[in-house]
Amino acid sequence: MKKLMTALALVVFATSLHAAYEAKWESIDKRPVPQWWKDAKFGIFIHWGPYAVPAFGNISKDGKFAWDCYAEWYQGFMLKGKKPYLDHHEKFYHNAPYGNFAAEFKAEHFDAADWAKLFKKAGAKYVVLTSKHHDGYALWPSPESPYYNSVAMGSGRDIAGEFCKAMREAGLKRGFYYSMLEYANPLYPGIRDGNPSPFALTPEEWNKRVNLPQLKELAEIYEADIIWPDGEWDYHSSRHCSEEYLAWLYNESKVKDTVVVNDRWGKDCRGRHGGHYTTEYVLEGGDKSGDGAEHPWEECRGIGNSFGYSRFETPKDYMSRERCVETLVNCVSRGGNLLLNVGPTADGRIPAIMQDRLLAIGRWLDVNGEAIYASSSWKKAPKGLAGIYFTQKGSDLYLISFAAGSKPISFAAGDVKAVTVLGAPSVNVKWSVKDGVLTVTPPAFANGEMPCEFAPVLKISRK
Ligand code: JFZ
Repeated sequence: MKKLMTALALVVFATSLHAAYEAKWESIDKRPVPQWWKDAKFGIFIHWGPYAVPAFGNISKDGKFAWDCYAEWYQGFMLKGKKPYLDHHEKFYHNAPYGNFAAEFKAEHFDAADWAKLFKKAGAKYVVLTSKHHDGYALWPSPESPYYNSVAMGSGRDIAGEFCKAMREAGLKRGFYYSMLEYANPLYPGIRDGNPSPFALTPEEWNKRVNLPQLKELAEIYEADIIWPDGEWDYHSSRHCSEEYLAWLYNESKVKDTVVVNDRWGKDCRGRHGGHYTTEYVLEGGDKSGDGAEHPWEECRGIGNSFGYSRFETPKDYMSRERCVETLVNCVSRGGNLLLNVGPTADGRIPAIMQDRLLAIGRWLDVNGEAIYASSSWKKAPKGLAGIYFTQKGSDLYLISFAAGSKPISFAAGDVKAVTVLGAPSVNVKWSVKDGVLTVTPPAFANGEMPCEFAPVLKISRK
């Protein structure tokens, strides 16, 4: 009997190892988001493809978020009949087919190791590259896109491969954005704005023949740490076969234990299913699904108003250095990650203004990273202190201040034993605590005393 029970237990154990997740949201949603991602807080997003050739987007009028500023939508906005895009295309490209840009997408100055160096210096822990955006052009030699990829047309290079190798060597986690829809592929069942293709597959066929094989290639060939789908909104996740893919990814793929995915798996999924939730330009009034949730979430946005490089943007369209750091701190203080986007030029350079902002974030993190990496939001943070954010790690709190002036601040903080400035241990901070209420005066730094360019951090050590 005992032997039988042991044998039975072994069988049960072995099957549980073999198929831990069923192809059902109920089961898939039980997988926790891997800890490495929750601790990482800051990643770099890269939107790069043939749309970097025209590199044209609308310019935001009031600096506010507007979806039609997205330069990576160049082909999509033309299909939607958006006038500024149509006019631009006629005037400068004489209405040539969009696909011609793929041949011009030469990437001749692309050096993935250089990019990796910059991202490391910025303090980022992971990087997500558009393996294929809505235009359908793949940055790797995918068998499902045999003629329209970066090896067959344009640079002649396996951009995804070079990217992965360099990021891995630099110790950065890396992965891929992947669009499930393609605007202009005659096999794609949806969109094309009123002109259904006679060759259109059913959504299920499309997914089985294109999306699933490609998503598997990204996981298996490149051992992606992150799979970041998008363009999911035309169909329900059941028609995208998303549960089936995720069960495979979590049970069988090479990256099953470490891979991180988002929530863009079908029109029923954002803020509900998959891995971490995604917001987009959330502080500017963009997509809010999942914002501030208890569930892990990630904000993505450009430094300017576009993801793809938009070459007519000027410095007024870009966040300042301080605003970039504040965006990161804002997300982290509310329990989220920030995936900050850069849009390289068609020849493979990262525009100087984007480099400038990344390096500024890196300098700030060099001093203050302790308050960011592996921190969590402080659930009892006082509300309504403008420009002041809190994070927590163990029993310690961090007060990160973008506010001007040195007015004393009071809030319930418990049993405080010391208040210090990160990166400036010799600066004396005035503080006192009474009945668990801390009153602290942000130090007025003497010339050259402030350890960072802006937003100094107070570490509040507690018993
Ligand atoms: C999507 C992409 O369309 C966009 O180009 C970028 O890659 C971003 C990260 O993800 O963003 C969208 C998609 C659809 C809408 C808005 C933003 N929409 O339908 O309003």
